[in-house]
Amino acid sequence: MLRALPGGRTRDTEAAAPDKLFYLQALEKKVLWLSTWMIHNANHLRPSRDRLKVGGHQASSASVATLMTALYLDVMRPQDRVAVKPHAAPVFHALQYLLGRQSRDKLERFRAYGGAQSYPSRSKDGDIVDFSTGSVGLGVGMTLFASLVQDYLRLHRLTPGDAPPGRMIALAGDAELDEGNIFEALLEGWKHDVRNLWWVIDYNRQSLDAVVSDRLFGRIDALFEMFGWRVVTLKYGRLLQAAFARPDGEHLREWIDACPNSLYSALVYKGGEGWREHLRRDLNRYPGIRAILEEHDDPALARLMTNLGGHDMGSVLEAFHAITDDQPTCFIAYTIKGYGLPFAGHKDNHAGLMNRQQMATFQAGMAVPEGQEWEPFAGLGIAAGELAGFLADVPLARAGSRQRRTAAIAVPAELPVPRGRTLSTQEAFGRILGGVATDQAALAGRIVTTSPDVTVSTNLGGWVNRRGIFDRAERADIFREEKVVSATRWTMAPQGQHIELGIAESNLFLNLAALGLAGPLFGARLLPIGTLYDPFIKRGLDALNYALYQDARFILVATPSGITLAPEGGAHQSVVEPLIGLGQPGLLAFEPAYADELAVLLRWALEEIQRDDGESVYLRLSTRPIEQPLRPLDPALSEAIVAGAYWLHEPAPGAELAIAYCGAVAPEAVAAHAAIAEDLPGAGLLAITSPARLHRDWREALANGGPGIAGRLLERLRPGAALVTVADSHPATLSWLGGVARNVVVPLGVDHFGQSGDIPDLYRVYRIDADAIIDAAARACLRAARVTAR
Ligand SMILES: Cc1ncc(C[n+]2csc(CCOP(=O)(O)OP(=O)(O)O)c2C)c(N)n1
Ligand SMILES: [Mg+2]
Repeated sequence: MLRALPGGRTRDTEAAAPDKLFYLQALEKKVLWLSTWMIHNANHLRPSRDRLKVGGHQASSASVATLMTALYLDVMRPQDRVAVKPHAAPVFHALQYLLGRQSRDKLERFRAYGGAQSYPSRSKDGDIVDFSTGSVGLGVGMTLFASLVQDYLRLHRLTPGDAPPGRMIALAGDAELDEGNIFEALLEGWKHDVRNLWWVIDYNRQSLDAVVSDRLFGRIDALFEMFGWRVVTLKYGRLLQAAFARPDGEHLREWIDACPNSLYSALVYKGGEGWREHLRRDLNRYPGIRAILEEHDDPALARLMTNLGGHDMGSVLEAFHAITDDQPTCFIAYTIKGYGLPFAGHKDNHAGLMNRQQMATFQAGMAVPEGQEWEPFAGLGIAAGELAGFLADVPLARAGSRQRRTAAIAVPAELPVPRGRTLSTQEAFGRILGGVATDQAALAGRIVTTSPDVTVSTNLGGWVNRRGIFDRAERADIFREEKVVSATRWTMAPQGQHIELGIAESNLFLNLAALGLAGPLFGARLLPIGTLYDPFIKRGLDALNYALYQDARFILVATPSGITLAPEGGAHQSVVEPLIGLGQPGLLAFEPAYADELAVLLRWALEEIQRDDGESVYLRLSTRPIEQPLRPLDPALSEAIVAGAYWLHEPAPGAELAIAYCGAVAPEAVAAHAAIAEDLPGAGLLAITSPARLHRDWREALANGGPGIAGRLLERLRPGAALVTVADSHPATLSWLGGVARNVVVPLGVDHFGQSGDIPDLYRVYRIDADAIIDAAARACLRAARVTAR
């Protein structure tokens, strides 16, 4: 006896044990239904208060219902991790719902405040999400670096070596491959011989605007294979394969193979009639094709012609389960955008939403009774208990929560301050970290550094000499073996603790994202430190944002910075990065001037990145050697350095003027202050170590009452007193300080591109030298007097 399933499939109920394929085919229908309904509910049934379209990508979701059902309900093991293409979030939520990990309430509030997120989010959807996605391409790259980090942890024996490694899986849209970061990652992954990586490409031949070029995918196989990947193409489903095996079937295959993407998509949309017309016109001379056309009515012909590999559960399972080794594998799964929905194949379907009438027809076709739309098993024609039993036995369901909690790594109460009358913060950084490498075994064991080809020039040499470079294989330092003198040892080994990357900054941030999630993803905490040149933060900015969005924790050391790097020239001189530090969520930015400040901040940062409610830390450093203050580091000073500011010279009560500086311009601020003190002995000199922290604290103080840190410091000045701010960065980094205690502010800084020069010339031209500060102080005092007189 054959029992009908929605979509016309049947099963033999006399068969002994109901097979896996049968349940999975039923559940993929349910996943398609739930994802489509979730979006429909949000757009058409939930009251709107702002008249904004809610959206939600029904077509992109339908495209991957089979692939994701196969992965989540059968193929994945608890140790596997997935980055889901962002606009398949509804499918992801539906699968979590079926697995009992997502509530109906959250599905009903899809894209509403507190509901299931528009794009899978680790921080907002919770621990069900392995990797956040949203900015296309980055999730794909992230899986590669997660795989690298998994190898790092296993080879360092920080995770049990006998436990099976997880496969890092990206479910990517085909147009995601337009994003260059994917290829940057591919190249880097090849260098590091990454393993256990699956990229499943949802090849629906459509992007957002239109149908994608036919030419692109002709090259994709060769490209992946060139980098040592296996490519598995899932082109045709079983119905089509059976048709191809019939007499004249090869002509049907040739016809589809030669069919341009746009025509194929248009015919998918038009349905059986459209297929018939074209096949008749082109292939009617073949009796075998005529027979196929006669045997299939329009709906059956449409079903046959759209029976692509990515929608054929049997083929998909076979392809996934066939991979048993750790070679990186790219699956090219042919699919149809909007498969099973009325706008399937239409080039404009990316943002398309089914209307109420279409939804009613779809619901009837799915046999979902009215009022049971959210029921997990309604309309499948299978006893709920049977399906619940199947789901309870899915490997992911048996696993429980897959997020790991890890104990904090102890950080010593202080890190020694490097000695020296003059030092740059960059040099101090290298020496402090070199000291940690030698003296702090437990802490050093968990620190991992990484840099995009600027390891030596950002002063990581000392660390690398002691801790080595990570590589799967032992590789000798040939220069050393050949007795060629070099300051840096370049020995590579599985125990190495520095991950050397190629120049792509985007890869640096994806690597930091993966390293910074080593605890929750793999159960072993790492303390990642990444170094790069400050101006190139912008080069990887979206990947940095991506890392922070998913709450990865790391320390970013950016050096050299500003026009202070002087002779290196304009293209290397960072200007707006401190504003990024001020505005970027998830990142606390600091710009110390002195080595002792850096020692305090680095120690604090190693703790901060481990706190549950902590954040990542950005240290903007400089190559400029400056005279160091001779002072004891008492707890109050350390606390103030971390809080963001302290008086280097405290102003007299009710003082007329203060100079507030940040970073490498400290000597100019000190000199200007000394010169001004002759006329204005009470003037203050405010050292600012973190404009970002001060700014945040000020906003919190405004919300909660109280003066806040900046308010308390500036309270010492006369109300309406003059304030000059100066930093080697955009003046807006500090100019807001004028609003804290209503001081009359003259902000100095750099708001033009830099150029080559030495520091005296550049500071003079860009007006951040002592003369400019003195001049600004005079103007600020004049203005302040005028304002007071009014
Ligand atoms: C970096 C970035 N740029 C642009 C977008 C807007 N966007 C969202 S989906 C999309 C097209 C994706 O096409 P594809 O990857 O083929 O996915 P499909 O919807 O076809 O499954 C675009 C351009 C984005 N999310 N991220
Ligand atoms: Mg696509």
